[in-house]
Amino acid sequence: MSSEDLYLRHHGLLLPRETHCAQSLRFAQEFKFRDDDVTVAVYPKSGTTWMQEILPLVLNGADLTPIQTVPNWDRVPWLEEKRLALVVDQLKSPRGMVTHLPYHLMPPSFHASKAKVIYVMRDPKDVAVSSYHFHKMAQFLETPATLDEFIGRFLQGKVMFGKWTDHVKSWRGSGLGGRILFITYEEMVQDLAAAVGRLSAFLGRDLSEEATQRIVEHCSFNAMKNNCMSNFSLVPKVYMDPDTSPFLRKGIVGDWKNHFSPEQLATFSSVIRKEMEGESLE
Ligand code: PPS
Repeated sequence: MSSEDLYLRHHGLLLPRETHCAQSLRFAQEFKFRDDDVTVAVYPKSGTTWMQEILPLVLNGADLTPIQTVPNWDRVPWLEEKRLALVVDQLKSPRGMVTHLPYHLMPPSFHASKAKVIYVMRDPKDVAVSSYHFHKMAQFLETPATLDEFIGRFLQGKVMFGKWTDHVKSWRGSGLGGRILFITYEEMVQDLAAAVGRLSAFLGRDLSEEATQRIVEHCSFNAMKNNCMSNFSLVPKVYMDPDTSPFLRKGIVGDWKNHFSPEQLATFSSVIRKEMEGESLE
């Protein structure tokens, strides 16, 4: 299928038609945020699914019911996707949502509300590698010819939701102050208990040691890989083929080292460094 068939354009960004349409984007624009809503803003392949697991448990004091009974896409739905309109009435406050939208495309009611945001960042080299494998297994995305070709498209922003650098800069420059928490995929891999501690403090939840440990255990890569509510095994193979690449693929930091050539690393780093000039990011 051609790129035209697979993607629609929204303010210059490519969005998969399989999960987005004009109505879903209008629904997102007209969505009424509540002050106690929590939104996870995240560039694709940076930790969305992981947060769909962790957030409900932090909010409810580590009651496992949501992750054991509700698929991640209905549990913490995407603001901009078709599915939201179908499940919104079933969401109980405080509602958790995820979005891949950049800050400037958030709806008016978000800006008028006090809803909090958790922004998850991941090393863009690992994002590109994860995304490359995802594009091969997801039938609703343009299949990359080679990693080299995909890296080129990634750097030019000719992938879903545009450039990684634009996304990160939009949220870092949002000026949301105490309404936004920045957290990295890498710190979650390194010490999930500490990351859960940061999240619960931000959300004003007082989690016991035991509750924190339960979240860490049930949100580990292996636990999620074996949880059919979270590993996308409920999605028919014609849409996502786990034999090509599982959705929960490796879950590690630095997999780019197994994929990037020295030349690809040099090009990638130089483009990202240039576009991130002035941003205090390591
Ligand atoms: S998507 O399609 O945007 O929703 O993808 P997203 O969920 O943002 O990113 C998928 C990557 O996150 C990894 N992942 C995890 N890593 C470590 N621990 C846990 N628990 C976890 N859950 C999801 C997932 O494996 C993808 O990364 P890669 O590098 O491809 O393994």
